[in-house]
Amino acid sequence: MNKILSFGMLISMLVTGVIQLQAVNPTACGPVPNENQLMIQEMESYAFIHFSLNTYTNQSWGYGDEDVKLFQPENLDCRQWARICKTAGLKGIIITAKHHCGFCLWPSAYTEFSVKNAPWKNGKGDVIRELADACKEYDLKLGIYLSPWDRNNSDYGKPEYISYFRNQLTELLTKYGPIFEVWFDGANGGNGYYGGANETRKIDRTTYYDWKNTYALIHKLQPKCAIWNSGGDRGDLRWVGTEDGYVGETNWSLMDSLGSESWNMLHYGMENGNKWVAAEVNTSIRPEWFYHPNEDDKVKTVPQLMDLYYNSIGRNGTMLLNFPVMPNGLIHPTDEKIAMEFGNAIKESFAQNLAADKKVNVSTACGRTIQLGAENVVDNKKETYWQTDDTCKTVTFNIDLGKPTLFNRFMAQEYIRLGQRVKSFNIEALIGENWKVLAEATTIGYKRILRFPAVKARQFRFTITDSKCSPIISNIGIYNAPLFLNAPAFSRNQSGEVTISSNDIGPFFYYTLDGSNPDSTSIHYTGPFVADGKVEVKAIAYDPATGKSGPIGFRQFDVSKKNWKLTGVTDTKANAIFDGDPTSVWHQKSDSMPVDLVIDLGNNITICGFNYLPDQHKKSAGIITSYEFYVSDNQADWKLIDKGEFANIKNNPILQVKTFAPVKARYMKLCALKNTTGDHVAGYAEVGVMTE
Ligand code: FUL
Repeated sequence: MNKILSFGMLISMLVTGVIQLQAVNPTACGPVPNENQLMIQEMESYAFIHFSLNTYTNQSWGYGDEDVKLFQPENLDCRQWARICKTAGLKGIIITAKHHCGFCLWPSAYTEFSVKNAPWKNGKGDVIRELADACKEYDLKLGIYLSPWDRNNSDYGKPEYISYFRNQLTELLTKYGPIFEVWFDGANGGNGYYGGANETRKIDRTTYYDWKNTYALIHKLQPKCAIWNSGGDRGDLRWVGTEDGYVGETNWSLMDSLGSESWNMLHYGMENGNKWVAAEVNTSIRPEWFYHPNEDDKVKTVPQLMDLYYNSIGRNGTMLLNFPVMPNGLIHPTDEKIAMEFGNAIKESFAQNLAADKKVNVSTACGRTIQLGAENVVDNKKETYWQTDDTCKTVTFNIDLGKPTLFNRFMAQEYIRLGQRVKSFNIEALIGENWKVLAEATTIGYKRILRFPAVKARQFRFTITDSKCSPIISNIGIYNAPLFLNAPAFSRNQSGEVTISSNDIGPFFYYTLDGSNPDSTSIHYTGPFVADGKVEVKAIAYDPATGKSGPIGFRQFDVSKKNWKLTGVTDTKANAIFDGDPTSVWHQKSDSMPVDLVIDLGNNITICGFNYLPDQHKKSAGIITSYEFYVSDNQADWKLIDKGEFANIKNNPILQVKTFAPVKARYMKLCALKNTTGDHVAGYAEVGVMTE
């Protein structure tokens, strides 16, 4: 540790003439993590498994009245799950021992709604037992998802249910060896079967479960188990406000121990929170949590998963990656292949720390050099660190990489046992005579990774520009990760500006607008460019370091939307439907159906179809299922051109394209006759027309 000064170090200090001050024992800055929180943070990534009766009914949430006889995983192999997770680099598996429908994957003594009444293994099977054994064999930790909400149990909502819930928790925490995490879902109360009552039951999730005593039970039975909770008492880990796989770029591992949780608190943490509650980023390898056959072609790609890796682990969070299990009891081969490739991509990206054991010089803005312990930041050890001995909050680490070196990733870690401190920092490389800023960022915490286009440099510096207390840095890493050269994606805003992007940061893009195939001699993309009107954009991603390029991506844009206007709408958010961004949405509310969307197309054009992209968010609203489409040249006389259904749009909310015989129109009207939720809302991400 850096507080021990050797005789050799003293001599070298005298020889170099650098004033080095003896470090003092630093004290904690604000709340610090407990041992269980540290254990989880150091695991970095672990798996979720969603498997239940929903797997057999193709549902997301079972109602609680499903037939247990459906549970028949003829090829169940928990060793396959464990092998996949291990190869993907995940360190543990959390399984849905009981999801909201109440079905238990273990033979609980307290209900008949479990594997013990299923045909699988003649009622003698126990999925949790098999998974616990597989985890042991593959050296993975086991975690338990036990849904507090139980739509099967007749006592749900009454005090008796709490004893039932705790009895089940006790079974799970005493029969299957060490449990590293328990997961209590935030969805609580609503309609359900409830033993045949078929009614709606509401509970107050902050008080009903008496979390204080439930937590005490967990601590007694499994002292080394971390608690994830959402909306109840603060546990050890928090939800990040989205299931899409990213936490805020600024991410404090702190929350207030009391009070409600706003989205911002969950997503960014609280700089001055009074309790350590780290961010766990949960997301699924497919759009949904449970297995649905229609998602077999929607498994996330490796570049998408790497993006999530940087947006979770790379932002001071842990990554909880879900695998749905198929009705036969196995993970689908596509998910398996992608998971393996993802594991390899992480290994390759961080194979060599180019800063390891390199010379580090530290300077502070406090008028002196505190060199002592500088080598600790490049020793790759989590228990050593560099610190200042005063309240100095501005520090620069200068690293000499020994020779001009190509790199595109930076990693930093704080010594979080003494709290999370850093508020802002930047990184720079000496290019020629000048320092070039590669990136600027805010928090670090346990781990922060930054991506930037590759540079070749010998001198690198990392400057902490502000910190809650004097910073304590444990590790610094510099890497040259291989780039992902997937086909680029395109978007165009209402002004006609085209943006090209991919899941990586660093590839160059080359594009064409004349239909020809692009190569590295085509137009170099340096930022959004105007290409309004009907145009086809084709582009490739290109790695300047290797000269390799990826497949061609292309997008056909139709007529300009520059002069389009919604008529009779004052809501300024409404323009989201023309902005080319599929994530921005406008919800049009009315007192009754139909809901009419009237667009002034600016001038008379001949159209032969329209397209509609519904709200893409998980908990989307206003998905139109049945429509009529009209045109007019005066907004008074409307001509019906097309009517019909957007079939399967609920399960698969992709771009809906409708074509018809060419017709001239100045105004178009899309009438939403019905939506998926039976209310009076029409939600749109994008609306467009096609011309001949
Ligand atoms: C949500 C649940 O309602 C989903 O079904 C899933 O289990 C996910 C992990 O958490 O809140």
